[in-house]
Amino acid sequence: MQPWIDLRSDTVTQPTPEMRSLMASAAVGDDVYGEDPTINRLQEMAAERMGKEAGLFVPSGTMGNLIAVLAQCQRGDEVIMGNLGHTFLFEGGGISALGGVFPHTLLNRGDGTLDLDEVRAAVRPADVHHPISRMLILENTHNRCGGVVLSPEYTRAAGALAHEHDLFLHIDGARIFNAAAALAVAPAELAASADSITFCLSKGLCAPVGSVLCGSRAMIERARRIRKQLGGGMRQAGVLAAAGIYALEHMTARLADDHRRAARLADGIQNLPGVVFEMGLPPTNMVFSSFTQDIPYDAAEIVKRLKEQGILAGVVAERRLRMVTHYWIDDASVDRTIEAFRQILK
Ligand code: TLP
Repeated sequence: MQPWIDLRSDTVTQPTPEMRSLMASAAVGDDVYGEDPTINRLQEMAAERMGKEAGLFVPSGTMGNLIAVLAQCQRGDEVIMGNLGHTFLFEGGGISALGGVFPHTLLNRGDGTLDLDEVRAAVRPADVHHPISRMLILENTHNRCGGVVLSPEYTRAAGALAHEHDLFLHIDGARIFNAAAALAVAPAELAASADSITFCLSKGLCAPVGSVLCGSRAMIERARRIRKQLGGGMRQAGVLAAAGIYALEHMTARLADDHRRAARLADGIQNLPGVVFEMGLPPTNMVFSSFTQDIPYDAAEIVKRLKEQGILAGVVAERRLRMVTHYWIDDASVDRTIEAFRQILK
């Protein structure tokens, strides 16, 4: 039993007892020597799920995205990305700080996409005045756009456009398994046109640590060297990879339950006074709800009052909250949360 109903993120998920026992008995070796059998197996499984040649286990989604950029871009190159992308907003400007790579942001549309005509127009002409456009980054599911899902058709069209202009396509697929579950397609279909994709084991899939960067064998070789430069070469990390293997084998199939609970939570609060779903109802596991000026509380005050009832939610704007469902949020937690909102907003 978890002490809190923690809806701040799916990053708060703790490993399950089965996952912990697999971790305890994992075979390990020195992964900087490439000798950890459990990591090697996880990387193979991950590459296979993404339809790529190879995978690299990294400590976080942030490092996976950063390495993808560093392995495929040079200093002074430009990366086209959405203004609401995690890579732009929440990764400490790492691509610029550490790679000298320049972000060229385009407005994300509400559905998480970038307008492909705008992408085409953003690609720099070959001229010494300009940086070189080198990469396009998409995010699926798109966090700040409400956990929305990019379709295989859109991703393919974006990939074709990127490749027509000699750009790499990287997908920040932190929650690609949520996208795959929502669309009932294989994740490899969503990753098909990408040169690289990062996905996270430590969000809805419940592993305590880790992400995997997948792509061509040659790109992953460069990525391995860069991971070492960043200090991300781990040693007997098979204990972590074991959780990742368990996550891939047992946790992806249940993500639809999280989506169903997010919908149920949204449904339970949408008619309460002052609640609006400006960004639409949740397509996956994220519930972004806004509060009109008619009610006397801003989001911080609502979070404070929820906390008094044992419920944690995240403030994302003055009058907007984010709540994320995950393995440790059951139907009873959703009902308690709806009831808490009823009390607060009555
Ligand atoms: N997202 C976190 C916060 O950083 C906002 C969250 O609580 O949702 N890509 C996407 C789309 C993400 O949502 C996140 C984490 C990452 C990358 C970074 O993953 P980590 O935390 O493993 O570096």
